[in-house]
Amino acid sequence: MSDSRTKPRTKAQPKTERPRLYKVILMNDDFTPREFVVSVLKAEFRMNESQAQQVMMTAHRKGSCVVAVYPRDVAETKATRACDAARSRGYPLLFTTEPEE
Ligand code: NFA
Repeated sequence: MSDSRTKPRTKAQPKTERPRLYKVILMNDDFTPREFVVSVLKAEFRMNESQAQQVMMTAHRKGSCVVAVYPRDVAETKATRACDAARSRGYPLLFTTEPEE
């Protein structure tokens, strides 16, 4: 028992990095009605009325607001769906994504 038995039998765990998370950012514009922004936030990002109002008003006052963070594919899908919903109603509402630090 001087060979393999003396070695640890567990493999070293390779370091796994967590996948980067992406922010979905709501951009302000001068044309999209406030109520429509709130309705999109509720439908696509599962926010309640008061959460959606707060995010909408922050973007309205400051120019933009982080809506939520997700893995990249989820962030991009939600941002695209939210933009498409606005476009289908003729509004310029924009959601962008960017990686977290
Ligand atoms: N600024 C828009 C308005 O006054 C409302 C709005 C808020 C649009 C947040 C886009 C994002 N009707």
